[in-house]
Order: sequence, then structure tokens, then C-alpha cells
Amino acid sequence: MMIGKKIFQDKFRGAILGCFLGDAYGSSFEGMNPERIRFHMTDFSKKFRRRYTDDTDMTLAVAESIIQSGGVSPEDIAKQFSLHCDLTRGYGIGTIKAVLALRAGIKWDEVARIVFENGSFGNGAAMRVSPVGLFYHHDLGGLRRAAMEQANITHVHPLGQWGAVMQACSIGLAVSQNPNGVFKKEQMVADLKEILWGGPIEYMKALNKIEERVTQGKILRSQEVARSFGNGVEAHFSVPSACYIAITYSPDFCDAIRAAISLGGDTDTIAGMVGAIVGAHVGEKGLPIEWIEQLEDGSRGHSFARGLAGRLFETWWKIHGATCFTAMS
Ligand code: R7I
Ligand code: MG
Ligand code: MG
Repeated sequence: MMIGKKIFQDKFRGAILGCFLGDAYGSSFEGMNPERIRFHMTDFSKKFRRRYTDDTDMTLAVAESIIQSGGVSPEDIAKQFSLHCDLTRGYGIGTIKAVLALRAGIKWDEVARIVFENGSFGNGAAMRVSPVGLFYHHDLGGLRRAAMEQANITHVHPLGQWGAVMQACSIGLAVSQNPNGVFKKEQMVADLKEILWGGPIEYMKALNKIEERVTQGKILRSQEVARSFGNGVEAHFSVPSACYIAITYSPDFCDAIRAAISLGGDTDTIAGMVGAIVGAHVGEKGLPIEWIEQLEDGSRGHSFARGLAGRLFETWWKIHGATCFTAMS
């Protein structure tokens, strides 16, 4: 199937704004019990500025670096983290210490074991990976390498690294799917299983469960999703949950975000990752405008993010666009 240039551009915007939306809406529900979440979700239409957290903050830094370097350079991404991360935006302790160490002049490949000696298995490397998934979507082998390389700055634990790989590849595969056709769920799970082969067993077990649910065509209730996959900050819990929700609910962006938030736990990150995958599938045209209007829009707000997504696409197009289009046609 041939996807046109304009559609790809829209998909890049959809993924970055999708992450922004999920993070900003999800963050108000972090740590709330499921009953309160159900009650408060009814005021989604309430007008107040939705502020983003570390998930979007780091995503923007990764996108800026890829635009400047023409690909993933961990050294440059680390430089962007040290320049742009706003550590008041709800960062995890390991990542705060890593960014402070970068600011103190420690080399990018020496900061990841400062807090956790075996490296962090938090979802911090997965939550920020959408620009990588977009930029390498045409080359899944290259995508896996690049996702791992960007993870290594802060998350060298295999569960942290491979969580980033699973999330990046989910986005890459969603970009390649026709936004107007049926979402090929079984195909996506089969492709993910192939890519994650050889990684930690936790991800393969989760993918087998996702495959079973998708084949049965049964939609799990939020409590069952949280029980089956987990909803914590650990990458091997939250990334499979996000992947299951995105595959189950896409192309309905709003239902997918609501389902992600209903899990409770790490709601900003799970909803941010779901938003990025579904946004990569449906594009900006599939996102709710009235939700976007409520996002914060300061110097690095939603207009900036949209522009950045456009520049990321232009960079991809200049470097890979012509080759990919020739190969596809
Ligand atoms: O992974 P990270 O950047 O955190 C991201 C999360 C997202 O939910 C964001 O929205 C934000 O709220 O934080 O930060 P880390 O500190 O590296 O990892 C997150 C948490 O995972 C840690 O604070 C620990 O609780 C846990 N964790 C570990 N615990 C014990 N041993 C991660 N790695 C380890 C470990 O090796
Ligand atoms: Mg956050
Ligand atoms: Mg979070």
C-alpha cells in the first residue's frame, strides 16, 4: 500500500501531539484510585490548561536532536537533555540524577548507572521514544538499534532498553499502516514478536497474551488489563499495557486515551505512549481538536510541538523519503 507524502506528514504530527495529549490529560489522574478516575473522567470537557510532564519534555528534546543530527546520536540527545529538560515536570529520580550529572559535565555514557547499578528498568526511555519510531519506521532493524541507543543514555537495564524498543517499533509499525483502512492488529502483534525475539522473556510473554486477546476479539476491562500486564512505572508493565490498549482501540483516539487512564497507576505515561501509537496510525486529523486547544501553549507548548513534528518529517523526507517511495512503488 502506498501512503502519500501529506499523509506521512500528518502521521508524524499525530504521533507527537498524541503523546503530548495522552501525557497532559493522563497526568491529572496519576496515582488516583479507579473509582475517582471514573468519576473525574466525566469532566474531560472542563476547560483548563493541560500541562505536560517529563514524557513530552524529553520527547521534544529527542525530536530536536534527530532534526539537528539527521538521526539518533546519543551524545547529541544527551546534550539536548542537559539543555532543555525542565526537571520540575515530574521526572523519575534516576533520570533527574542522570540529567544533573550531564549538566555537571559527566560523559553521556557514564551517567546511566548513577542511581541503579544495573541500570533503570523504568519506562523513561520508552515514554520519549516516539520521534525515533517515526524517523526509522521504514527500517525496523535500524529502528531497534536506534531505540536502544537513545535508551542507553539513562536506561541500560535490558527491561528499560527493550521497553523502548517495543514502544518505538509499535509506533513505527503504526506509521506504516493505512490510516483509512482497517487497523491490522494481528499483523502488528506478529511483527512485534519478530522484532522483540531475543529480548527479555517478559516482553515475549506479554506479546503472547496480547496475541491471544486480539485473536479472541475480546476487549478486556481496565481492571483486567492492569491485572494482566501491570500499570506501574516499570517498562515491562506499562509498555505492554499501552501496546495492548493502542492495538485494541485504534483508530478511536479518545476511547484509547480514556481506556489508558482507566488503568490507574502511571496514567500520564501509559496514556502518552498509547497516544503516540494511535496518533501515528490515525494522524493529526484523527485527534480531537477541542482537546488540543486545552493543551499548554507557551514557548515549548503544543504549537511548538506541532512545528517540531513537521520539521522531523521534513528531515526524514530529505534523507529517506525519495528512497522509500521508490522502494514502495
Ligand atoms: O524511568 P524514569 O525516567 O521514570 C519515568 C516515570 C514516568 O512515569 C514519568 O511520567 C515519571 O513520573 O517517571 O525514571 P527512573 O527513576 O529511572 O525509574 C522510575 C522508577 O522505577 C524509579 O524511581 C524506581 O522506583 C523504579 N526503578 C527501579 N527500582 C529498583 N531497581 C527503576 N529501575 C529500578 C531498579 O533497578
Ligand atoms: Mg510524566
Ligand atoms: Mg508517568
